[in-house]
Amino acid sequence: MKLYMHAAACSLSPHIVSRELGLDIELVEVDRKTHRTSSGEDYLAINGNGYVPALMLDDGKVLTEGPAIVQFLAECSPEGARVLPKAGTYARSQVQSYLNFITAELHKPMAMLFNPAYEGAHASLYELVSKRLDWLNGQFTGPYLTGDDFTIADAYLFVCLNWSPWIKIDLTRRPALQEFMAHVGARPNVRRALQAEDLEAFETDGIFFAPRSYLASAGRSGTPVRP
Ligand SMILES: N[C@@H](CCC(=O)N[C@@H](CS)C(=O)NCC(=O)O)C(=O)O
Repeated sequence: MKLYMHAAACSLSPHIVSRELGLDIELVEVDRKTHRTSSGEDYLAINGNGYVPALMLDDGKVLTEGPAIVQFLAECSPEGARVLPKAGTYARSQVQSYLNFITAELHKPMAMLFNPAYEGAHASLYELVSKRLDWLNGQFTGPYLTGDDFTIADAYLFVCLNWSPWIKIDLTRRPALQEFMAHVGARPNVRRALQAEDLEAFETDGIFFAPRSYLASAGRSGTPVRP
């Protein structure tokens, strides 16, 4: 299987899940501007929406949308039950509820905060994301979203929260989420994924990760990740 991705983007979530499940996945980087892949393919022919992630199966079928991809990875892996509870249980629906919350209430408005095209709406988007994070922080019992076990929803939350410094979201005001970042970021398979995407830890607490080029453009320095 091939995972089409950008370093540190939401595609890091299925990347982490594939490593947690021990799945053999080829990473294919997509150029954001040209929509060409590192191997020269036209990415728009793979995902007409142009965004990552997309998963190409060995038979050439393509699956898009991060929350569907992580569920598919868990469903088709013999180890899947470790990161996605059994179908028909409350625990399974709770993971799906969080996937939906993250995609609609965090991922989308956070992505819009990166985009200068939505500058006029940035104050309201910031307020919305802050409100959602305050809620999440307030009801978080940890160490993971649904309790003691790491699930596919944790991979997705980790990736979205990792963007916080770039859009001036202060996680130190949300200690449960800050602790969650440290906890997930210490998982060996998460560290392998961060290293494979060439991300570096930055800031004094070292719980956020970004490509070196991104850090350099923001005048920051980082430390390479070691599993
Ligand atoms: N609804 C999609 C959104 C994916 C998305 O926003 N991807 C971003 C990276 S986090 C992207 O590729 N943006 C570049 C673009 O839109 O061209 C999903 O959940 O998979």
